[in-house]
Amino acid sequence: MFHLKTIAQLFDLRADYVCGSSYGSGHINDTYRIDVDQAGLRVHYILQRVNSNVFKQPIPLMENVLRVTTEALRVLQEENCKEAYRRTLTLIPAKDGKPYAQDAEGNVWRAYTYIDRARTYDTIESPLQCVEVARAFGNFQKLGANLPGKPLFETIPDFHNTTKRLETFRAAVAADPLGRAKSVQKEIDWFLAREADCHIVVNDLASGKLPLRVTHNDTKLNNVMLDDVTGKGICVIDLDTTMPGSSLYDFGDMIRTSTSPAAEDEKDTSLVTMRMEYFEALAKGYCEAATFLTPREKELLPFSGKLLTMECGMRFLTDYLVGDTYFKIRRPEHNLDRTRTQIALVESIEKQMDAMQNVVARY
Ligand code: ADP
Ligand code: GN1
Ligand code: MG
Repeated sequence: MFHLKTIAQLFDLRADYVCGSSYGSGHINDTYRIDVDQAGLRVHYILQRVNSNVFKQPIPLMENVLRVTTEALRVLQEENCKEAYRRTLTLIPAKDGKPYAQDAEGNVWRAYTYIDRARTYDTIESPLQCVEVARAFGNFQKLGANLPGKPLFETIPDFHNTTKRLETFRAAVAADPLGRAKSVQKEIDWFLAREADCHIVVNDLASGKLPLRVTHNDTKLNNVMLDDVTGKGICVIDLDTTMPGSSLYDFGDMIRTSTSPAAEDEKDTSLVTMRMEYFEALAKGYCEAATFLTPREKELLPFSGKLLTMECGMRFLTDYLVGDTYFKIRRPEHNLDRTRTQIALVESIEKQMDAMQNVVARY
């Protein structure tokens, strides 16, 4: 076990540790908010332990994060942004100057300045928030397009390769290590019936019909901070999966997480629905920022919502079948509940695909 104070002291905070506790609702890393006393002023920092089960190579991952945040700051300062340090994550170096620190057990930790007067949302509250979220991620992709130097390190190979995700899912069904498959046969069959959809984006990327860009790859609603007063999307966070990818991965996950009124783990799936007004707001915000989209990318924007929701549902079900080893769970059938909301959302998207296409045509 680690002590937060000991971890905090690995970083060049120039402050005295006061207290700390776990923070946020992410499924992957361990996030803490600490209070420190900085020459008499009480301030917060974020400490995060990178999940080494998920991210097998945390050190090149941290180099990615440093490169992306350094470039973001450079651009913000070049634009004379008044609050550049609220508009990008800022890594605090460890005492040895590295952008991360390792504890006695070899865990990789990082420290970020705490972004104040802004917060993340687990469920969306208004279409205006959609515009802000989509604009923030669209601008983030623009930043990625101009990132100097070599390509970013692929922190999770084949992260959104839905062909491979399907193979992994099939393997989990076949192995069925906990004997859970028979109780979820209906859900398994539901995914298998949509196999053809899994190959579309993967094949188009391979043939060059779709461009590879620098994308965030985890654009869920709670990975963008909205200003408490203005509601503006001020900072894109959770940069662990920022790497080469398709714009459709990012837009698709926005549809998945920002159009339904229901939480990702809602037990009552009748509450799950893709609301057209929210989709339209996403399309507006995203198309305004992502001026670089090709006709094929635009054509697939509505489909991307179906694809990413399907992918995520398949990942939750895979994790349920193998014994909940990847996503953090807070109750026994948590991953199954999550699977079912994703199925309900895909069905809602499927019913509205033509109308979604008409919306995109307007932007
Ligand atoms: P995970 O990978 O587990 O999702 P995140 O990086 O998304 O972890 O962080 C979890 C939560 O912590 C976020 O949703 C956000 O609310 C909060 N958070 C993360 N970084 C900061 C920061 N620099 N300032 C303020 N809050 C933050
Ligand atoms: C994870 O870390 P977090 O909670 O932002 C996951 C995403 C999933 C999401 C589902 C690295 O995101 O891919 O879409 O849960 N991140 C990783 O809520 O696997
Ligand atoms: Mg997150």
